[in-house]
Amino acid sequence: MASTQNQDQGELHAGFRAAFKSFATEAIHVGQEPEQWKSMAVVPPISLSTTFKQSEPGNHAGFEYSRSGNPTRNCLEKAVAALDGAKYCLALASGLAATMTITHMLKSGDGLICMDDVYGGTNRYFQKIATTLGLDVAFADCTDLKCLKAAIKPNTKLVWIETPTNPTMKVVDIKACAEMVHQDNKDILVVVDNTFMSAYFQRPLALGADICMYSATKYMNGHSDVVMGLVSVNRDDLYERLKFLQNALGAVPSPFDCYLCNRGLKTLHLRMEQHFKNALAVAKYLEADPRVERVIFPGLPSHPHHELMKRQCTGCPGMIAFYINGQLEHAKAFLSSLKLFAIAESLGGYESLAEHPAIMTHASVPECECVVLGISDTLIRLSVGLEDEADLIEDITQALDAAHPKKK
Ligand code: P1T
Repeated sequence: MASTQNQDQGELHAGFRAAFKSFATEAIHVGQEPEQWKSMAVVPPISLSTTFKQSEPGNHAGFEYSRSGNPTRNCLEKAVAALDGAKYCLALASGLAATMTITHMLKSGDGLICMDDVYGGTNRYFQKIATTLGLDVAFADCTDLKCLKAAIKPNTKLVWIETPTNPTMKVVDIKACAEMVHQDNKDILVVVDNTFMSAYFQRPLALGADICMYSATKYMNGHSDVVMGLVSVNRDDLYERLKFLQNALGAVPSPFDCYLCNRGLKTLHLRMEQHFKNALAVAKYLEADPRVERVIFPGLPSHPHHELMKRQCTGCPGMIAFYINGQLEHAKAFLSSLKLFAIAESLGGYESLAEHPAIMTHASVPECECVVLGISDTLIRLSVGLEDEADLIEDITQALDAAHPKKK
């Protein structure tokens, strides 16, 4: 895989892993071959048909029923598998549908360890639903290998890592965790939620993870117009099981959404570069402002896991968390004053978004856990989009001015 220095991409990427070879070419061509269609369509057609004619019972041309397999979904799955350096990919109806489908690989009594800081909906699914199915769910800070090791029990079957975490941007060493977990028990599945990074900046499977998943609603689609999940694997047995569950549970995306996400992938490399550039500029600006208590952006040397980020990834996405000085009223004033950034949940689209995790995306996380994790009243999360850098900084400046008016 990549070396640790990326010379081609200049200063922005200094010290990071080199970009994955032929990424853009594969995003544009793999799974998209015109020869697969009688029409030789260069852009994969949207196959809306729910069912496919068989020449005799049981004899079909590769497709039977659209839940079990769909030509447009196939194109997307092949492209994503290539981008993840994986043998297989499966598309699901949402990120949480992907989480649910993966979790269904376990049975009652099995243990699942989840990174302590994860998307609020993932936390809610594991705490409020997986436990009612009889799973033994525990949370552990996977940035601390000793903590993760201590959480492993004889019934542990799956370790769920999110990195960087949502929203406090902790970075987990995927390779170290996967090695340690597999040394303990090679059958424990290590799953990485790669939503924040996208396939362009991080390849969990090459780092030792068994399963890589995404909320494709974010960077992978990138245009805030599709809700989708993606799951990539290399192992044949995992693919067979997940493929069975994709069909048997039935949480599949529509062909139209598959078309859109496939289209979004064609510019993933360009978008991620610009997200990185814009986010670094915004993070540096915030860090220099005395009205900001602390900025958490793994691309800044001040981030405690900056060196790990460079070792593990090819760059940083547009996600920034920061604590504004003051109290809840200051965070609210900042958010309400933004003009370009929309106050909205979600992330990873071309447009800039801002949100208050404690009130919005992580409202379902119990308050005591929020305190431990640092999801406080003054924490603000930004998803820096693709607008002009100067306009983004101007918007942040005027919102900071509104939250903390300068004394006359
Ligand atoms: O929304 P959905 O496509 O179901 O994906 C869930 C999900 C999974 N993993 C991560 C890391 C996520 O961030 C999400 C969704 N997150 C948001 C909606 C959000 O604003 O953080």
